[in-house]
Amino acid sequence: MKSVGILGVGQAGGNIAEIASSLGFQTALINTNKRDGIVNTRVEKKYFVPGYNGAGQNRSLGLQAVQEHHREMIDFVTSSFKNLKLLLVAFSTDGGTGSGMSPLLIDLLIDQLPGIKVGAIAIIPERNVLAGNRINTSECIEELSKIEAISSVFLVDNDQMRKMKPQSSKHEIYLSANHQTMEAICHLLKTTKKSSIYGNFDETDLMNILGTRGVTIISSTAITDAKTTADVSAKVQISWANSIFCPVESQGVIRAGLIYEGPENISKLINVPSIYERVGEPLQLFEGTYISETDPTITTILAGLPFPTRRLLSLEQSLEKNKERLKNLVKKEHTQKYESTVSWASDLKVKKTERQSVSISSKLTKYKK
Ligand SMILES: Nc1nc2c(ncn2[C@@H]2O[C@H](COP(=O)(O)OP(=O)(O)OP(=O)(O)O)[C@@H](O)[C@H]2O)c(=O)[nH]1
Ligand SMILES: [Mg+2]
Repeated sequence: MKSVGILGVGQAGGNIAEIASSLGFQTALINTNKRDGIVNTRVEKKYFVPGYNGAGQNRSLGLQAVQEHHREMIDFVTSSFKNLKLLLVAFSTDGGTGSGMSPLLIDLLIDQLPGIKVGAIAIIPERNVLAGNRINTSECIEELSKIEAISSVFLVDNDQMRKMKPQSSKHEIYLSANHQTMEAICHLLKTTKKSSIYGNFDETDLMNILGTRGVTIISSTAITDAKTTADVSAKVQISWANSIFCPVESQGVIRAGLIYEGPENISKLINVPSIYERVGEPLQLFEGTYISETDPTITTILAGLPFPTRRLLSLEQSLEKNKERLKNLVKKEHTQKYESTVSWASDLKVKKTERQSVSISSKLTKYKK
């Protein structure tokens, strides 16, 4: 049984848990909306918050659900997972349920699950989402970044998938993003089960890295055509910009992993200082070398990175730019009314009041010649 569990919160979280189930992870989901959660049929353990019917992109409702039902949620999580080393809570940052619930829930679980590290898989929406979603993401990321004892935060960037598949539907983008994320984590776990005489990357190494507070990315690249050390380093660095996670923007990786799989002669081209030059030398590096005749591949994990300010600013800037217009929109909700230009016409429909009946004698008089 895998030592990493996935708890999906909200619809996107449930979808990630669904894929995680198919890859053999222990999974469970929480939602405020039964109809969303019920479609994730591979996730057996489900908790639907009583008295709710979705959060309608309102983070306060998600938060309120945890405030009211945290006991049941903690019991549900405790009874859903066995022998975990790491629990990753998966959710989108721009909806209501997952975004509103997850930061507080993670903070509570950190204390309530002794001996288990708790991290996050948080989805960052595409650049073209609307103001309401952007506000949710900013609030959620700020709360997440302030949780003191949190482990790795994976920022799944839907925009990265859009870059790779510009013509895809939303649904395809979501599905591929979910797959790539879970496959990256699954690949690491599988590697820890392999043995090598050249240097093992074991589960303790992995947990050391994933237990690091801050943003974590995983990326893999084939180095089949690499001829020099510089080629290898460049390929790895490019993979940090092209993974499913928000691209690395600045220095400051704390713990890192480097796994090589492939023929022995190509492994000689790996030069650790040159690979990590761009992100700064980490405090600790855990390496694994697995010699085989497969295509040479390097997988790297960078943990403890700062939150990607530039990427997040790209979401916030359009709010800033439209500040007055957005404020006016909200004001207008309460003040707007329609003034008809033909209000005079209403008179046309007013029925004349009962006419006074005229006496027979006066009508006779009127016709008299
Ligand atoms: N990568 C990925 N993103 C998703 C997926 N589903 C939704 N999203 C993202 O999540 C946002 C919608 O959030 P949901 O997860 O549906 O929201 P929720 O947590 O259920 O909250 P409410 O529906 O508001 O109660 C979308 O704008 C996308 O950015 C998914 O399966 N994968
Ligand atoms: Mg939903």
